[in-house]
Amino acid sequence: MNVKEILTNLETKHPGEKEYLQAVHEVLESIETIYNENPQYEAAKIIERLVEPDRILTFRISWVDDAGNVQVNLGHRVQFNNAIGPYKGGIRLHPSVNLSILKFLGFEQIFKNALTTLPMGGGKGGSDFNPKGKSDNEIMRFCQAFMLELWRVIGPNTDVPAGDIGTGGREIGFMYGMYKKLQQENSGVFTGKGLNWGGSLIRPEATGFGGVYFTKEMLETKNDTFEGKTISLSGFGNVTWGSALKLTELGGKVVTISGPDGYIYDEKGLDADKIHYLLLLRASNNDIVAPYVQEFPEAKFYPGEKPWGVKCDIAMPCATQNELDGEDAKKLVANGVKYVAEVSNMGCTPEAVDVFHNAKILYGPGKAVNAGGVAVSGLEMSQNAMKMSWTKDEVDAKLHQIMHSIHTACLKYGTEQDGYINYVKGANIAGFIKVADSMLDLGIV
Ligand code: 2IT
Repeated sequence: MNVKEILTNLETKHPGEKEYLQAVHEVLESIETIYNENPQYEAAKIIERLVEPDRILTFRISWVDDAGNVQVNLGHRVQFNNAIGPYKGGIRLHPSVNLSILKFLGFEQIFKNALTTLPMGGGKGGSDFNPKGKSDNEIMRFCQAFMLELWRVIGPNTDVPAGDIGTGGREIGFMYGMYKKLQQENSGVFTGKGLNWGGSLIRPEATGFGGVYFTKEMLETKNDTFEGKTISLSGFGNVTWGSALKLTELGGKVVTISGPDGYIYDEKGLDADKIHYLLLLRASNNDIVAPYVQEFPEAKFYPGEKPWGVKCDIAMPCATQNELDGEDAKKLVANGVKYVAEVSNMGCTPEAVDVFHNAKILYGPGKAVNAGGVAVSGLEMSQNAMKMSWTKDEVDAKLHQIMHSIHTACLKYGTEQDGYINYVKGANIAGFIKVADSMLDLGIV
Protein backbone atom coordinates (compact mmCIF):
# COMPACT_ATOMS: atom_id res chain seq x y z
CA MET A 1 0.00 0.00 0.00
CA ASN A 2 1.33 3.46 -0.75
CA VAL A 3 1.54 6.28 1.78
CA LYS A 4 -1.62 8.00 0.58
CA GLU A 5 -3.68 4.80 0.81
CA ILE A 6 -2.38 4.16 4.31
CA LEU A 7 -3.41 7.67 5.34
CA THR A 8 -6.88 7.35 3.81
CA ASN A 9 -7.41 4.05 5.63
CA LEU A 10 -6.30 5.61 8.89
CA GLU A 11 -8.69 8.53 8.46
CA THR A 12 -11.54 6.07 7.91
CA LYS A 13 -10.54 4.02 10.92
CA HIS A 14 -10.06 6.92 13.34
CA PRO A 15 -12.36 9.69 12.17
CA GLY A 16 -12.37 12.67 14.48
CA GLU A 17 -8.91 11.99 15.94
CA LYS A 18 -7.78 15.30 14.49
CA GLU A 19 -4.47 15.86 16.27
CA TYR A 20 -3.36 12.25 15.84
CA LEU A 21 -4.12 12.29 12.10
CA GLN A 22 -2.36 15.66 11.77
CA ALA A 23 0.82 14.31 13.38
CA VAL A 24 0.79 11.13 11.28
CA HIS A 25 0.10 13.09 8.10
CA GLU A 26 3.11 15.34 8.66
CA VAL A 27 5.51 12.44 9.24
CA LEU A 28 4.24 10.34 6.33
CA GLU A 29 4.43 13.26 3.94
CA SER A 30 8.10 13.77 4.87
CA ILE A 31 9.13 10.14 4.55
CA GLU A 32 7.16 9.24 1.40
CA THR A 33 10.19 9.32 -0.91
CA ILE A 34 12.39 7.27 1.43
CA TYR A 35 9.56 4.78 1.85
CA ASN A 36 9.08 4.43 -1.89
CA GLU A 37 12.82 3.94 -2.43
CA ASN A 38 13.04 1.18 0.19
CA PRO A 39 10.64 -1.66 -0.68
CA GLN A 40 11.69 -3.57 2.46
CA TYR A 41 9.61 -1.11 4.51
CA GLU A 42 6.45 -1.84 2.55
CA ALA A 43 7.10 -5.61 2.60
CA ALA A 44 7.27 -5.55 6.42
CA LYS A 45 4.29 -3.18 6.64
CA ILE A 46 6.44 -0.82 8.69
CA ILE A 47 4.13 2.19 8.38
CA GLU A 48 0.96 0.24 9.14
CA ARG A 49 2.68 -1.11 12.27
CA LEU A 50 4.18 2.23 13.26
CA VAL A 51 1.01 4.32 13.13
CA GLU A 52 -0.98 2.15 15.56
CA PRO A 53 0.11 2.10 19.21
CA ASP A 54 1.32 -1.24 20.60
CA ARG A 55 -1.44 -0.86 23.19
CA ILE A 56 -3.49 1.68 25.13
CA LEU A 57 -4.55 1.35 28.74
CA THR A 58 -7.65 3.37 29.63
CA PHE A 59 -8.92 3.54 33.19
CA ARG A 60 -11.28 5.37 35.51
CA ILE A 61 -9.88 7.46 38.34
CA SER A 62 -12.06 8.14 41.38
CA TRP A 63 -10.98 10.55 44.11
CA VAL A 64 -12.53 12.78 46.75
CA ASP A 65 -12.16 16.59 46.65
CA ASP A 66 -11.71 18.87 49.69
CA ALA A 67 -15.47 19.45 49.95
CA GLY A 68 -16.02 15.70 50.27
CA ASN A 69 -17.44 15.29 46.75
CA VAL A 70 -16.53 12.23 44.70
CA GLN A 71 -14.77 13.15 41.44
CA VAL A 72 -14.35 10.89 38.44
CA ASN A 73 -11.77 11.32 35.67
CA LEU A 74 -10.49 9.23 32.80
CA GLY A 75 -6.83 8.21 32.51
CA HIS A 76 -4.83 6.70 29.65
CA ARG A 77 -1.37 5.43 28.87
CA VAL A 78 -0.52 5.05 25.20
CA GLN A 79 2.39 2.62 24.75
CA PHE A 80 3.18 3.49 21.18
CA ASN A 81 6.41 1.88 20.06
CA ASN A 82 9.29 0.22 21.90
CA ALA A 83 11.54 -0.77 19.00
CA ILE A 84 14.54 1.14 20.32
CA GLY A 85 13.91 1.16 24.08
CA PRO A 86 11.29 1.24 26.82
CA TYR A 87 8.20 3.38 26.21
CA LYS A 88 9.10 6.88 27.34
CA GLY A 89 7.04 10.03 27.53
CA GLY A 90 5.19 12.39 29.81
CA ILE A 91 1.85 12.50 31.57
CA ARG A 92 -0.42 15.39 30.57
CA LEU A 93 -3.05 16.60 33.04
CA HIS A 94 -5.41 19.01 31.29
CA PRO A 95 -9.18 19.13 30.66
CA SER A 96 -8.55 18.94 26.90
CA VAL A 97 -6.83 15.53 27.16
CA ASN A 98 -8.37 12.81 25.01
CA LEU A 99 -7.05 9.85 23.05
CA SER A 100 -6.45 11.85 19.89
CA ILE A 101 -4.15 14.21 21.78
CA LEU A 102 -2.31 11.44 23.63
CA LYS A 103 -1.89 9.43 20.42
CA PHE A 104 -0.46 12.45 18.61
CA LEU A 105 1.92 13.10 21.50
CA GLY A 106 2.92 9.44 21.73
CA PHE A 107 3.49 9.25 17.97
CA GLU A 108 5.68 12.38 17.99
CA GLN A 109 7.57 10.99 20.95
CA ILE A 110 8.71 7.92 18.95
CA PHE A 111 10.68 10.06 16.49
CA LYS A 112 11.77 12.66 19.01
CA ASN A 113 13.19 10.00 21.29
CA ALA A 114 14.91 8.32 18.34
CA LEU A 115 16.58 11.65 17.50
CA THR A 116 18.05 12.01 20.99
CA THR A 117 20.52 9.17 20.26
CA LEU A 118 19.40 7.49 23.51
CA PRO A 119 17.58 4.12 23.68
CA MET A 120 14.01 5.21 24.34
CA GLY A 121 10.74 4.19 22.67
CA GLY A 122 7.65 6.37 22.47
CA GLY A 123 4.70 6.67 24.83
CA LYS A 124 2.43 9.23 26.45
CA GLY A 125 -0.24 9.31 29.10
CA GLY A 126 -2.57 11.62 30.88
CA SER A 127 -5.97 12.50 32.14
CA ASP A 128 -8.72 15.06 31.64
CA PHE A 129 -8.17 16.09 35.28
CA ASN A 130 -7.96 19.89 35.56
CA PRO A 131 -5.29 20.96 38.08
CA LYS A 132 -6.48 24.59 37.93
CA GLY A 133 -7.56 25.83 41.35
CA LYS A 134 -6.98 22.48 43.07
CA SER A 135 -5.36 22.33 46.52
CA ASP A 136 -2.15 20.38 47.16
CA ASN A 137 -4.19 17.70 48.91
CA GLU A 138 -6.55 17.35 45.97
CA ILE A 139 -3.62 17.09 43.59
CA MET A 140 -2.11 14.41 45.82
CA ARG A 141 -5.31 12.38 46.05
CA PHE A 142 -5.79 12.55 42.29
CA CYS A 143 -2.15 11.54 41.58
CA GLN A 144 -2.38 8.63 43.99
CA ALA A 145 -5.65 7.42 42.46
CA PHE A 146 -4.09 7.76 38.99
CA MET A 147 -1.15 5.59 40.05
CA LEU A 148 -3.36 2.88 41.52
CA GLU A 149 -4.05 1.94 37.90
CA LEU A 150 -0.91 3.07 36.06
CA TRP A 151 1.63 1.26 38.27
CA ARG A 152 0.74 -2.12 36.76
CA VAL A 153 2.05 -1.28 33.29
CA ILE A 154 5.15 0.81 34.01
CA GLY A 155 8.67 -0.13 35.09
CA PRO A 156 12.28 1.01 34.57
CA ASN A 157 12.73 -1.27 31.56
CA THR A 158 9.18 -1.25 30.22
CA ASP A 159 7.65 2.21 30.42
CA VAL A 160 9.02 5.34 32.11
CA PRO A 161 6.61 8.29 32.48
CA ALA A 162 7.57 11.92 33.16
CA GLY A 163 6.07 15.39 33.30
CA ASP A 164 4.16 17.31 30.65
CA ILE A 165 1.53 20.07 30.81
CA GLY A 166 -0.02 19.96 34.30
CA THR A 167 2.53 17.47 35.64
CA GLY A 168 5.59 18.99 37.33
CA GLY A 169 7.83 18.12 40.25
CA ARG A 170 4.99 18.10 42.79
CA GLU A 171 2.80 15.72 40.77
CA ILE A 172 5.73 13.43 39.92
CA GLY A 173 6.52 13.27 43.65
CA PHE A 174 2.99 12.16 44.50
CA MET A 175 2.87 9.66 41.63
CA TYR A 176 6.30 8.20 42.27
CA GLY A 177 5.60 8.01 46.00
CA MET A 178 2.54 5.88 45.34
CA TYR A 179 4.39 3.77 42.77
CA LYS A 180 7.09 2.94 45.31
CA LYS A 181 4.50 2.09 47.92
CA LEU A 182 2.82 -0.38 45.59
CA GLN A 183 5.85 -1.84 43.83
CA GLN A 184 8.24 -1.76 46.77
CA GLU A 185 11.23 -0.84 44.69
CA ASN A 186 13.39 2.16 43.97
CA SER A 187 14.54 1.77 40.40
CA GLY A 188 13.53 5.29 39.43
CA VAL A 189 10.66 4.65 37.03
CA PHE A 190 9.55 8.26 36.29
CA THR A 191 11.88 11.04 35.30
CA GLY A 192 11.74 14.63 36.44
CA LYS A 193 12.15 13.41 40.01
CA GLY A 194 13.29 15.70 42.83
CA LEU A 195 17.04 15.96 43.33
CA ASN A 196 16.90 14.30 46.75
CA TRP A 197 15.13 11.21 45.48
CA GLY A 198 16.83 10.30 42.22
CA GLY A 199 16.32 13.29 39.95
CA SER A 200 18.86 14.83 37.61
CA LEU A 201 20.32 18.30 37.67
CA ILE A 202 19.21 20.40 34.67
CA ARG A 203 16.05 18.31 34.08
CA PRO A 204 13.71 21.24 34.92
CA GLU A 205 15.65 23.52 32.56
CA ALA A 206 16.28 20.90 29.89
CA THR A 207 13.41 21.45 27.45
CA GLY A 208 14.01 25.20 27.32
CA PHE A 209 17.83 24.99 27.36
CA GLY A 210 17.83 22.27 24.69
CA GLY A 211 15.43 24.33 22.57
CA VAL A 212 17.72 27.33 22.77
CA TYR A 213 20.83 25.25 21.97
CA PHE A 214 19.05 23.90 18.90
CA THR A 215 17.88 27.37 17.83
CA LYS A 216 21.42 28.67 18.32
CA GLU A 217 22.57 26.16 15.70
CA MET A 218 19.76 27.24 13.38
CA LEU A 219 21.03 30.82 13.70
CA GLU A 220 24.61 29.71 13.12
CA THR A 221 23.68 28.28 9.70
CA LYS A 222 23.22 31.96 8.81
CA ASN A 223 26.24 33.17 10.81
CA ASP A 224 23.83 34.75 13.24
CA THR A 225 23.63 34.90 17.07
CA PHE A 226 21.06 35.74 19.77
CA GLU A 227 22.88 38.94 20.64
CA GLY A 228 20.42 41.86 20.43
CA LYS A 229 17.57 39.72 19.03
CA THR A 230 13.95 40.31 20.05
CA ILE A 231 12.20 37.07 20.87
CA SER A 232 8.52 36.24 21.33
CA LEU A 233 7.67 33.33 23.59
CA SER A 234 4.24 31.95 24.40
CA GLY A 235 3.24 30.14 27.59
CA PHE A 236 4.49 30.80 31.11
CA GLY A 237 5.25 27.30 32.38
CA ASN A 238 8.37 25.20 32.69
CA VAL A 239 9.29 25.34 29.00
CA THR A 240 8.89 29.12 28.72
CA TRP A 241 10.87 29.58 31.94
CA GLY A 242 13.83 27.44 30.78
CA SER A 243 13.87 29.07 27.34
CA ALA A 244 13.77 32.59 28.78
CA LEU A 245 16.63 31.82 31.19
CA LYS A 246 18.97 30.64 28.46
CA LEU A 247 17.90 33.20 25.84
CA THR A 248 18.61 36.13 28.15
CA GLU A 249 21.94 34.57 29.17
CA LEU A 250 22.90 34.48 25.48
CA GLY A 251 22.00 38.13 24.87
CA GLY A 252 18.44 37.78 23.56
CA LYS A 253 15.54 39.99 24.65
CA VAL A 254 12.33 38.09 25.49
CA VAL A 255 9.37 40.45 25.06
CA THR A 256 6.29 38.22 25.32
CA ILE A 257 4.83 35.40 27.39
CA SER A 258 1.22 34.21 27.41
CA GLY A 259 -1.49 32.20 29.11
CA PRO A 260 -4.98 30.97 28.26
CA ASP A 261 -6.20 34.44 29.32
CA GLY A 262 -4.06 36.52 26.93
CA TYR A 263 -0.47 37.67 26.44
CA ILE A 264 2.00 40.00 28.13
CA TYR A 265 4.15 42.44 26.18
CA ASP A 266 7.17 43.57 28.15
CA GLU A 267 9.08 45.96 25.93
CA LYS A 268 12.15 46.09 28.19
CA GLY A 269 12.48 42.33 28.09
CA LEU A 270 12.38 39.70 30.84
CA ASP A 271 15.19 39.88 33.40
CA ALA A 272 16.15 37.42 36.15
CA ASP A 273 13.45 38.64 38.58
CA LYS A 274 10.72 38.44 35.98
CA ILE A 275 11.81 34.99 34.88
CA HIS A 276 11.83 33.84 38.49
CA TYR A 277 8.32 35.27 38.90
CA LEU A 278 7.09 32.79 36.25
CA LEU A 279 7.71 30.01 38.79
CA LEU A 280 5.49 31.76 41.34
CA LEU A 281 2.81 32.40 38.75
CA ARG A 282 2.81 28.72 37.83
CA ALA A 283 2.75 27.61 41.46
CA SER A 284 -0.35 29.72 42.10
CA ASN A 285 -2.24 27.09 40.07
CA ASN A 286 -4.63 29.58 38.46
CA ASP A 287 -3.44 29.14 34.88
CA ILE A 288 -3.55 32.87 34.12
CA VAL A 289 -0.75 35.22 33.14
CA ALA A 290 -2.54 38.56 33.83
CA PRO A 291 -1.12 39.00 37.40
CA TYR A 292 2.30 39.65 35.78
CA VAL A 293 1.32 43.29 35.11
CA GLN A 294 0.41 43.87 38.75
CA GLU A 295 3.92 42.75 39.68
CA PHE A 296 5.62 44.56 36.78
CA PRO A 297 3.41 47.54 35.80
CA GLU A 298 5.67 48.62 32.93
CA ALA A 299 4.43 45.58 30.98
CA LYS A 300 1.11 45.42 29.12
CA PHE A 301 -1.53 42.69 29.20
CA TYR A 302 -3.59 41.95 26.09
CA PRO A 303 -6.58 39.84 27.15
CA GLY A 304 -7.76 37.08 24.81
CA GLU A 305 -4.93 37.61 22.31
CA LYS A 306 -1.94 35.56 21.20
CA PRO A 307 1.57 37.07 21.12
CA TRP A 308 2.20 36.49 17.40
CA GLY A 309 1.24 39.99 16.25
CA VAL A 310 4.28 41.50 18.01
CA LYS A 311 7.35 42.42 15.97
CA CYS A 312 10.20 39.99 16.69
CA ASP A 313 13.25 38.36 15.11
CA ILE A 314 12.61 34.91 16.59
CA ALA A 315 9.31 33.29 17.59
CA MET A 316 9.31 30.33 19.96
CA PRO A 317 5.93 28.81 20.76
CA CYS A 318 6.26 27.15 24.18
CA ALA A 319 2.65 26.41 25.18
CA THR A 320 0.62 23.72 23.41
CA GLN A 321 -0.39 22.13 20.10
CA ASN A 322 -1.74 24.27 17.25
CA GLU A 323 -1.16 27.49 19.19
CA LEU A 324 0.21 29.25 16.09
CA ASP A 325 -1.97 29.09 12.96
CA GLY A 326 -1.66 30.24 9.35
CA GLU A 327 -2.89 33.75 10.09
CA ASP A 328 -0.45 34.11 13.00
CA ALA A 329 2.36 32.89 10.75
CA LYS A 330 1.49 35.50 8.11
CA LYS A 331 1.60 38.24 10.76
CA LEU A 332 5.00 37.05 11.98
CA VAL A 333 6.39 36.96 8.46
CA ALA A 334 4.96 40.40 7.66
CA ASN A 335 6.66 41.70 10.82
CA GLY A 336 10.01 40.33 9.69
CA VAL A 337 10.46 37.18 11.79
CA LYS A 338 13.65 35.37 10.77
CA TYR A 339 13.49 32.11 12.72
CA VAL A 340 10.70 30.06 14.27
CA ALA A 341 11.61 27.34 16.73
CA GLU A 342 8.74 25.29 18.09
CA VAL A 343 9.40 24.29 21.67
CA SER A 344 5.84 23.06 22.29
CA ASN A 345 4.72 19.79 20.74
CA MET A 346 3.19 20.49 17.28
CA GLY A 347 2.76 24.15 18.26
CA CYS A 348 2.27 25.25 14.63
CA THR A 349 -0.61 24.19 12.41
CA PRO A 350 0.25 22.70 8.98
CA GLU A 351 -0.90 25.98 7.40
CA ALA A 352 1.55 27.93 9.58
CA VAL A 353 4.40 25.59 8.66
CA ASP A 354 3.59 26.07 4.95
CA VAL A 355 3.74 29.85 5.40
CA PHE A 356 7.22 29.62 6.98
CA HIS A 357 8.49 27.17 4.38
CA ASN A 358 7.18 29.25 1.48
CA ALA A 359 8.81 32.37 2.93
CA LYS A 360 12.06 30.36 3.34
CA ILE A 361 12.14 31.19 7.03
CA LEU A 362 14.00 28.63 9.08
CA TYR A 363 11.45 26.63 11.07
CA GLY A 364 12.44 23.98 13.63
CA PRO A 365 9.66 21.49 14.54
CA GLY A 366 8.95 20.48 18.13
CA LYS A 367 10.20 16.94 17.85
CA ALA A 368 13.69 18.28 17.14
CA VAL A 369 13.65 21.56 19.08
CA ASN A 370 12.11 20.29 22.32
CA ALA A 371 13.89 16.91 22.45
CA GLY A 372 16.22 18.20 25.17
CA GLY A 373 13.58 17.53 27.81
CA VAL A 374 13.25 13.85 27.13
CA ALA A 375 16.99 13.65 26.41
CA VAL A 376 17.80 14.70 29.97
CA SER A 377 15.11 12.26 31.12
CA GLY A 378 17.18 9.61 29.36
CA LEU A 379 20.26 10.88 31.21
CA GLU A 380 18.29 10.68 34.48
CA MET A 381 17.57 7.03 33.69
CA SER A 382 21.28 6.41 33.06
CA GLN A 383 22.22 8.00 36.38
CA ASN A 384 19.56 5.97 38.21
CA ALA A 385 20.81 2.75 36.60
CA MET A 386 24.39 3.54 37.65
CA LYS A 387 23.21 4.71 41.07
CA MET A 388 25.30 7.83 40.60
CA SER A 389 24.67 11.46 39.72
CA TRP A 390 26.40 13.71 37.28
CA THR A 391 27.20 17.35 37.96
CA LYS A 392 25.28 20.18 36.37
CA ASP A 393 28.11 20.77 33.91
CA GLU A 394 28.27 17.12 32.96
CA VAL A 395 24.53 16.95 32.22
CA ASP A 396 24.59 20.27 30.39
CA ALA A 397 27.53 19.17 28.24
CA LYS A 398 25.70 15.96 27.29
CA LEU A 399 22.55 17.96 26.49
CA HIS A 400 24.62 20.23 24.23
CA GLN A 401 26.09 17.23 22.47
CA ILE A 402 22.64 15.66 21.94
CA MET A 403 21.09 18.86 20.56
CA HIS A 404 24.06 19.21 18.24
CA SER A 405 23.63 15.70 16.91
CA ILE A 406 19.89 16.29 16.35
CA HIS A 407 20.72 19.43 14.40
CA THR A 408 23.31 17.56 12.36
CA ALA A 409 20.75 14.85 11.55
CA CYS A 410 18.30 17.53 10.39
CA LEU A 411 20.95 19.04 8.12
CA LYS A 412 21.79 15.63 6.69
CA TYR A 413 18.23 14.71 5.72
CA GLY A 414 16.63 18.13 5.39
CA THR A 415 18.98 20.26 3.27
CA GLU A 416 17.30 20.98 -0.05
CA GLN A 417 18.93 21.55 -3.43
CA ASP A 418 18.87 25.33 -3.08
CA GLY A 419 20.53 25.06 0.36
CA TYR A 420 17.34 25.80 2.36
CA ILE A 421 17.08 23.57 5.43
CA ASN A 422 13.71 21.87 5.77
CA TYR A 423 13.98 20.84 9.44
CA VAL A 424 10.59 19.07 9.33
CA LYS A 425 11.80 16.74 6.63
CA GLY A 426 15.18 16.32 8.28
CA ALA A 427 13.80 15.41 11.71
CA ASN A 428 11.10 13.11 10.39
CA ILE A 429 13.36 11.20 8.02
CA ALA A 430 16.19 10.79 10.56
CA GLY A 431 13.79 9.57 13.26
CA PHE A 432 11.87 7.31 10.90
CA ILE A 433 14.93 5.54 9.45
CA LYS A 434 16.24 4.70 12.91
CA VAL A 435 12.94 3.29 14.14
CA ALA A 436 11.96 1.58 10.87
CA ASP A 437 15.35 -0.13 10.51
CA SER A 438 15.17 -1.29 14.12
CA MET A 439 11.70 -2.74 13.48
CA LEU A 440 13.07 -4.60 10.44
CA ASP A 441 15.86 -6.09 12.56
CA LEU A 442 13.44 -7.17 15.26
CA GLY A 443 11.12 -9.20 13.04
CA ILE A 444 7.36 -9.14 12.74
CA VAL A 445 6.23 -8.55 16.31
O1 2IT B 1 6.96 16.11 25.36
C1 2IT B 1 7.95 15.67 25.97
O2 2IT B 1 8.98 15.31 25.38
C2 2IT B 1 7.87 15.58 27.43
N1 2IT B 1 6.85 15.96 27.98
C3 2IT B 1 9.01 15.00 28.21
C4 2IT B 1 8.94 13.52 28.21
C5 2IT B 1 9.95 12.83 29.10
O3 2IT B 1 9.85 11.59 29.19
O4 2IT B 1 10.80 13.47 29.69
